[in-house]
Amino acid sequence: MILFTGFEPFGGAAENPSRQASSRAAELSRRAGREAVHVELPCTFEGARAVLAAAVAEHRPGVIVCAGLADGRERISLERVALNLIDARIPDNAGAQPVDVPVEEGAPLALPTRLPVKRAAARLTEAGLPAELSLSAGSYVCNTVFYAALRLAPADVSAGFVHVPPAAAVPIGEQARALELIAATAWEGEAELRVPGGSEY
Ligand code: PCA
Repeated sequence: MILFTGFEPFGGAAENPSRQASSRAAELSRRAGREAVHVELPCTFEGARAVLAAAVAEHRPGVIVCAGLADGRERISLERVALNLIDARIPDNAGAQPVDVPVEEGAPLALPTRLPVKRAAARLTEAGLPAELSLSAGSYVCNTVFYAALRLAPADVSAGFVHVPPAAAVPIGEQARALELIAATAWEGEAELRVPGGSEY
């Protein structure tokens, strides 16, 4: 089972492409013969974690691909590192604005993604989809969900986070294909690629 998640709109926006792309990615996966569900997360620090935990308990996914919107990006961003840090630039949809607190008290500062992001990025590029690796998912609700997914899911579950750009930069259909391809890469259990992928800044 593949679990895709996307977020409700936040920050006054009318829509969030991540929930549209995530829902379509689950459909594409099912059409390709893989069991998949899409779950929409509220854009709240507490609610998102609770809904994610319930979905993981209910569906027991082998692969988890969480998605969220990164307004300033122009490519599908495969996140590499989840940080145990919340520093909210704006209040969440419940009005909460935690500053400089951990996602989970006493847990490690950083956790690596468990999606084969370099292999997936290479497959996206081959498929003509704009992709990049990213070293930080920020310190808002997306990073919290990324960190929580890695803590919640058993160690053998391939879990990670993908930031999608606005639909004006990459259309929803392409975003959905990208999320599905990332999940399929993880589902097939291919090992991570050992190729340079770092950035200098
Ligand atoms: N993007 C925000 C939270 C929800 C979303 O879609 C983020 O990047 O943290």
